[in-house]
Amino acid sequence: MDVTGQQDDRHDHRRDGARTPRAPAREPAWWRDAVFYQVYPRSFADSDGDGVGDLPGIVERLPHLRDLGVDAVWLSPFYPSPMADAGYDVADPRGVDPVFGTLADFDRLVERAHGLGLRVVIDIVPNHTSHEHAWFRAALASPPGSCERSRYLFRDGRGPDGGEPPNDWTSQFGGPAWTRVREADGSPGQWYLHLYAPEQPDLNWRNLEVRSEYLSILRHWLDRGVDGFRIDVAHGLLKAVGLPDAGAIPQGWEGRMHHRLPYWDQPEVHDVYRGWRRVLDEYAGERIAVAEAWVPNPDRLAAYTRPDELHQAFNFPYLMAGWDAERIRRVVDASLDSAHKVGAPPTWVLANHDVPRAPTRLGGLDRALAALLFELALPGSVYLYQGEELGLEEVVDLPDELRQDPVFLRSGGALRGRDGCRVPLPWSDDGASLGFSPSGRSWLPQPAGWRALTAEAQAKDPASTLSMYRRALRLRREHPALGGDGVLTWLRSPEGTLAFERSPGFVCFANLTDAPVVVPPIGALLESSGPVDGAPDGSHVLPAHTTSWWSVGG
Ligand code: TEU
Repeated sequence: MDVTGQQDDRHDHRRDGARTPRAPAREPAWWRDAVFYQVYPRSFADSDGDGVGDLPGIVERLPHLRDLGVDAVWLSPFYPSPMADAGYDVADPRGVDPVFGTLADFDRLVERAHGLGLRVVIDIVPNHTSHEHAWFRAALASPPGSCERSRYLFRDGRGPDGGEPPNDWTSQFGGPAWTRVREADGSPGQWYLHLYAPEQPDLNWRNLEVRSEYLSILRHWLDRGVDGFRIDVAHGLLKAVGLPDAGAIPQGWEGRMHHRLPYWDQPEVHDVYRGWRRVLDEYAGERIAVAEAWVPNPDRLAAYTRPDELHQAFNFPYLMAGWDAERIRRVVDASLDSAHKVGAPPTWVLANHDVPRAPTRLGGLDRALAALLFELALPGSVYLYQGEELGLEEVVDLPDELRQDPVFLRSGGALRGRDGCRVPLPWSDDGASLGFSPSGRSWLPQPAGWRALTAEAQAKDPASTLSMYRRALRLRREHPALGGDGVLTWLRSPEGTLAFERSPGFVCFANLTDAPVVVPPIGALLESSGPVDGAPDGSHVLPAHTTSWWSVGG
């Protein structure tokens, strides 16, 4: 049906594939259509004035998340860490780093969040530890072949004196993925694997002690009431037997669609998650896990969300689709198909702490808001990143000496890195850090322009980005056709636009072109990411890069 009634049934995603009417709406489990809000603790809110965010600061600002209308908060790492990778280098997976607070602060955060109706999901980082973790210190102090070393991936080097890395793998942060150690007698020793920074030695997930340790870590936090986990580098835990060379790596996201590297997405990884799911299912309240798996192939990504494995997986193909009608449509189709094949909800994400903020990445705030409104209309679960509700852009002019991202540091500045999407949030007109810290300090400087974008200012402005996010999230919760994880039906629409209907009585129409388009009479305008002018005949003009929501026949 095009927007005047003709169904475009090329992509009709009815669950059973037949053209039967949609099954009666069932109450989905909370996580199947939840909206998660990622908090990056060091940049969210500071309570003690040291210029770095902390857990009590998050507690103070939880009402912002309740007022926004999200269902759950995902906390990036707050564990003891030397901060070589902003806390994704964990020295003690059961503790809280003093810069963020204490375990008691964490317990207070969980209690307060639950009191506000917010669930709490935390990051778990199983692919590697910090080099300051007790296990790695023990490995360095132990001889080759010891059980201490077998918890990690130590190998003899290649070449006459073992002076060459054991294989050709490279670090995600640049350079080789291997670092050579000195043995206790001072002689050049073995090499250890780190797919990220040298301060992040990869664990050996073929070691049963490693597996049981992480089941224990899951229980430690589940016992403290967390509602789930975001699994860092979920696709990386198992490496191919023998650690073979990777050889030539296909370039680009699409290029790796049907390629499997020896250190990503190995079939045995699913055994680990079947064990994790058994532990999660022991706990009341539907505790969940979401995989951070950069796996281009939708079917292989969906394999992580089979009924006896994880609940969700981040849909990075959607994030990587950019703001292009055909690519988005292709990815939405593939995502819905592959999710429905395993009975999992699709997830949608446009932002996180690793990618440039959407207004900058997509080419303007108008496109980012249009993309957001399109995303919230889709069936399934959505992940928001802190500050996107304020329309913050990537900060591209941070002084080099303040940058902390190993992507920047290890590339010698050739790669700008990820600090630009991690600048502390602007809360109010209060002080030099815009309400982020009582001292006015912030570990990265905020752009002067953010004084006009504070949460406090935008909350008072019905035309602000924050107000639109709040309205859209409320509509998504209240409209009978939205949320859920069911189906959509594409409607025929002009080139460069996307339109779909959801039952009952909802149409989303997005204009992804640089020119206005005329939307024929559909129904009542519910929300739009930009101004929409009506005409006497009931048609409307949808400006360039604008998404609109319509109520049909109601
Ligand atoms: O990211 C995994 C990952 O693959 C991406 O980080 C990507 O490789 C990286 O951003 C380089 O562009 C997770 C965390 O989200 C990230 O912050 C950590 O740096 C990484 O794991 C290591 O723990």
